[in-house]
Amino acid sequence: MTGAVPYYMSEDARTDQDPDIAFYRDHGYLIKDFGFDPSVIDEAAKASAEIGDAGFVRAQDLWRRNQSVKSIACHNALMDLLDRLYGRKSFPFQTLNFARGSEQKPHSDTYHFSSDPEHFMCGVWVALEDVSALSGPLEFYPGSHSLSILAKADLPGPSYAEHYEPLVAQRISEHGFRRQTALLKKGQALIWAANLVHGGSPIEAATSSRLSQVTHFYFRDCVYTTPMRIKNGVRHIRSIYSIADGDYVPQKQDGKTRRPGALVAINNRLSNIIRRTRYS
Ligand SMILES: O=C(O)CCC(=O)C(=O)O
Repeated sequence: MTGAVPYYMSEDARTDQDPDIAFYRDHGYLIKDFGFDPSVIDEAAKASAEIGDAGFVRAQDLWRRNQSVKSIACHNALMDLLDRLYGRKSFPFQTLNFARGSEQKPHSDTYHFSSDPEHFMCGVWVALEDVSALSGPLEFYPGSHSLSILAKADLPGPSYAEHYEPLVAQRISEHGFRRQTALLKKGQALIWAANLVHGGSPIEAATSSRLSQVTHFYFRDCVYTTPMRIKNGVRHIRSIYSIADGDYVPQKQDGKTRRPGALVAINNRLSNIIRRTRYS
């Protein structure tokens, strides 16, 4: 199931001798310090701790209510690097803030968010405090971005927990990818490529916090899909709003405009109007 093309990058990025770009191309992740304003990090950390105080682990799209979360998502130096890596304009479309470790099983974002053409998506994980090894740090499998992208049709059954997650674990072990944990310092960021396998390690110190923010990015000039929601062979097209541009992103393929279903679009518009933040 290993794909021949390890990673979809711009021609410039494929041949670039810049060590950051070469590292990302080969390993599917990159740890960077973008120089976020410390007061912005502190503000986002406070908002993330409040998620825990309210009895939740994470909040989706807190950017709608918190300016610091939004400015981490829209940070210029970060977006400039993403633009260079992919040769297309990046834009943030979703934030997740965590009070604690997610303990999410290893997965690739390509099953949740994909693009046509594929690979034009990435995640950026920012530490809002120094990460302790016992707090359930982000885990990831360097090089796994080069595996072929799993589609629902590749699974032995429809269940995420019973079929998707075990298949990911099986592929990781068959290919011998080694697990790493992201023990980042406050303010550092880890970028992962769309198909890099990652998740949240088990929490070893039950009361420890793991204040962090993930921003998910897409790139312009794609169709944006949710592969796990394909139905009867018909793909699920997402309604995508750029947090940085404050507008919906047009989707085109073969010169033709593609649109999400009406319900998907209405739901997204409503989320922006009521500034919906989902806690779980
Ligand atoms: O932060 C974590 O523990 C996992 C986050 C994650 O898997 C994601 O945002 O896709």
